[in-house]
Amino acid sequence: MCMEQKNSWPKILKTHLPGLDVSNDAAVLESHGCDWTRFRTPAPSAVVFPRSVEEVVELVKLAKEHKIPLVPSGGRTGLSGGAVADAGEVVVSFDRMRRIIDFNAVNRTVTVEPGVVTQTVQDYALQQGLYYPVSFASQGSSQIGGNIATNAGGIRVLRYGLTRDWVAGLKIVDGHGELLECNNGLVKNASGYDLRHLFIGSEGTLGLVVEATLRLTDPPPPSLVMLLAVTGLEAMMDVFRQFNDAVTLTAFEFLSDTAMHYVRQAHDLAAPMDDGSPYYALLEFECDDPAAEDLGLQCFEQCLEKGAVADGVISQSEAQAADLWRYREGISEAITPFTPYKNDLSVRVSQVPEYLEGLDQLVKTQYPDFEVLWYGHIGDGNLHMNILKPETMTVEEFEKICGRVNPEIFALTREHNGSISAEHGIGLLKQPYLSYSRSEADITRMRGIKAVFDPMNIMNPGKLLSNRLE
Ligand code: S2G
Ligand code: ZN
Repeated sequence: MCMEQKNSWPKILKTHLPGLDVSNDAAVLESHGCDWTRFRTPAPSAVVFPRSVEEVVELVKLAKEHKIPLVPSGGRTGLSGGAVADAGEVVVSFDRMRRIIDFNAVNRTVTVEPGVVTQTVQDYALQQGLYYPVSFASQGSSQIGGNIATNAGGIRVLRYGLTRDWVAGLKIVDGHGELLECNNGLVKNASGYDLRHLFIGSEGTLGLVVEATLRLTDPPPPSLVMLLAVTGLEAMMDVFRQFNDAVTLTAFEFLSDTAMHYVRQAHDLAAPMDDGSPYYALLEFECDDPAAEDLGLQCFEQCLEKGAVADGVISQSEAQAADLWRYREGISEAITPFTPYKNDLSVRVSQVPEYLEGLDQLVKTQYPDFEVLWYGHIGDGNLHMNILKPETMTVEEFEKICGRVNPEIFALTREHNGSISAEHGIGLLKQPYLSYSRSEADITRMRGIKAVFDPMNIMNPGKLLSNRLE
């Protein structure tokens, strides 16, 4: 793809789609050409802001005719470079498609445009006396379209599942410029392949989400939050098992002592307990009657007695529960200034101790001088390993050094039949390592599906599958 071609794209857009909002303002190219990934330089040729499904259809038809690569952009909170445009692509921002289109109390569904912020859906559902349960740290800026493209998970997957489980209907504009209406909000629909589930988690490589119908549920009962000082990784799994067997967990998160250090430092949080601990568990369970609270407290006492837990804090109010959550939810923002090299890994829950010990050993051997933080969703086997960039090291040098150990990290993950990307997606950064988690047959089939929906490879080329536009 030569410079001349790239430079012609804004003109083609403005000529053929005079009503479309097209920007090649430097600040907009910079802000909208990336996500939270700090390892690539944004370099789109233009950013477009469609206002309707019709504008998106016309845009894609034109892009297909002129082979213009399109990078979908939502809240730009992604962490694998899935929304990065670093090769002159045209970014399609859904910032102007932010309407809540419909709510139906009988179906318990809300229909939204892709640019609606996740938190807005959560607040709207509560106003209707219902609940949208997909929840994570970046929900205040992430958009529903991006959540669907990455099948966003977050902190309550253990109890409520992932975004995929809450999408009742999808409208997608695929690489042909065709509008596909998937499932129409039906609960049951045995009329062939459920195309909805191909698009969920496809990272914008098959089509653009232009409307979503989301399921809502009853608001959660009252819950209790505990922050526990856990004495080691084996103990962590004992604690998880004990609580998971006794109460209805809505979340079971963990963080290492280094993560606790940084989140306290960044947010000026007091030490949660008198003494430090190598690991902490932050758990939340439904507590709609005194019996549930007693069960939770019994678990805590038993974990103390057997030495799995050294200390703990139990929320006495919703405000204190929110304060305890800050120790976990504030980590990502706290370490952003250190340009963390992120691994977002998953194995089956039963394998977490052995896998995490193996990873920790590997990392300590390979990165003796780097600071490594662990945190994540132990309850669903998802571990976040973040390596902080030393101040004196350039981003390029740091990424190269961290990347050298990826083959060993991903080989260990493969040995445990785990995933090299649990929830953040493959995007650009993990694309070279896809075969550690997917077989060649899998990848061939995924390429086949890509060819069906996006024959001209204009949908987020180079992301997930290595197929940058030539
Ligand atoms: C989390 C958020 C992004 C990150 O905190 O669970 O998925 O890895 C992450 O910092
Ligand atoms: Zn996470």
